[in-house]
Amino acid sequence: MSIARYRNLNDVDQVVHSLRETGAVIIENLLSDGVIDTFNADLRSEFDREGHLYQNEFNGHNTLRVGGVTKYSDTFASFLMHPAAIALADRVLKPNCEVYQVGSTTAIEILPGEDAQVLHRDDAIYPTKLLNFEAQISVLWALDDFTEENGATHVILKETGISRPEEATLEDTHQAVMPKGSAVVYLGSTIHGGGANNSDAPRKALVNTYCLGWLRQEENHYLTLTRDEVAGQSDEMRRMLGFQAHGPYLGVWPEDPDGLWYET
Ligand SMILES: O=C(O)CCC(=O)C(=O)O
Ligand SMILES: [Fe+2]
Repeated sequence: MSIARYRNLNDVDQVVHSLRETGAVIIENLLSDGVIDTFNADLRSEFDREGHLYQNEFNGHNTLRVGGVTKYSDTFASFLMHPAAIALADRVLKPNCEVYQVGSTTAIEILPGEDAQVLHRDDAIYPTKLLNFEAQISVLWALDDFTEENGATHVILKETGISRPEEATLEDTHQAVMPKGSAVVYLGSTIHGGGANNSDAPRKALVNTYCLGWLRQEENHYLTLTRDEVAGQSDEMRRMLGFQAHGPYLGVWPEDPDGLWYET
C-alpha cells in the first residue's frame, strides 16, 4: 500500500478512481521550478512579516503560515487554476453542486525542529455527518522537495479502514514524498497532517481547498481581498474565489448576469 503516483492526468478517470478509493493521489512535476521559485520569492516577505501570527497548537509553533494568498503573488492563479486541480475538483465536487469555489488558500513553511501536526480531516469545518458525499478536496503543492525527513505530509489511506482521526497514528500513515512542483491531492474526509521537520532546511507548501459552491468558504475572500484586487483577477479566478452565483438564486442580485429570475 502506498499513495498512488501519476506523472500526468492523461487517464483522469483512473486518477479519480484512485483518489476516491484511497483518499489521496500524488501528481508529480506539474509546475516548473521557475514558477515555484517566483512564487516563493513573492511570499517570502509575507512569511517573515505575519507568518508567526498563525502559530497555535494545530498549526504548530515552529511553522510560518500565510493565508489569503491571492493578494501576494501574480503566479497564484497557476496553482489555483491548474488544469490538473480543476480536472479532479470537477469530478469530485460537480456532481453535488452547480459550481464549486476555493475554500482556503494557505502557504505553509514548516521550520526545522517542528513536530508532526495532529492528524485531522480538512472537512472538519463542516457538519459532514449530515452529508453522504465529499464537501471539499485539498490540493497541496510542494514548494520544496518533500522528503520523509523534512516533513512530507502524512496521509491515512482509506484501505487502512481507519475512519476517525483519534484512532490514527503516524505509523498508519504514508508520506507524500515528492519533488518540488508536484501536488498531493486528498479528499476532505482523508485523514492527514504535516510531518515533523527533522532536516536543517524549511519545508514549504501551498494548500488550496475547493468546496461545494453552496457552502460557506473556509476563508472569507470577500473581506481578505480588496475590490481592486478582485477586479485585477481573470474572470475564472474571480469566480473561483467565490464572486459568482450558485445556480439561478443563491447569491444573485437583480442585474446579476448569473441570475435568471429578473428575466421572468
Ligand atoms: O503542511 C502539511 O503538510 C499539511 C498541513 C495541513 O494539513 C493543514 O494545516 O490542514
Ligand atoms: Fe489539513
